[in-house]
Amino acid sequence: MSDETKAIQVAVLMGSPSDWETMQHTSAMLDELGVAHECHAISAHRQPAKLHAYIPDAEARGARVFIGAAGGAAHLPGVLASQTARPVLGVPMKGWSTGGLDALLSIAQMPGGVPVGCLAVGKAGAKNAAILAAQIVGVADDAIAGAVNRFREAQSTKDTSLPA
Ligand code: RP5
Repeated sequence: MSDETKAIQVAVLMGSPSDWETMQHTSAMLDELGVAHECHAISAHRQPAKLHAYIPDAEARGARVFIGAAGGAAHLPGVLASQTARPVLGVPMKGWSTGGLDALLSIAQMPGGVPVGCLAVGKAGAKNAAILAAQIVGVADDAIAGAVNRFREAQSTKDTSLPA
């Protein structure tokens, strides 16, 4: 999914390869906005050492924002946030039992002191995580800010007329 020596602006992590079906929409949106990124499936509970090693490596390569997607107990975004002071955005996956409500609450209900910005469940959250990450990066990057503005302008002027 990525070249681990490259410079990145956003690191996208997910708890399982099974999350990719949803999180491909994050990657596609980041591509559309010209945001350099990479995607990895690294489980917080199955691969804790790998996750621990990845975070400083991604920071050293320029990652300004981390996106974490997980389903079920969904602790990946919280664990990410525990190990970086850079902004962490969480995307709840629909999972297998409660339509994503479990992950939504798990990601949103971080105790005070270690924030995770929680997006909507599923595809909408995946897409919005990319846009929000680009907005954060865009604060200090005019090219990305311009891409976000063009995206919003195109969305605003899109033909919304209904079939006759
Ligand atoms: C979470 O458990 C993952 O983020 C995924 O959403 C869910 C199921 O994972 P798999 O059992 O499909 O690997 O950790």
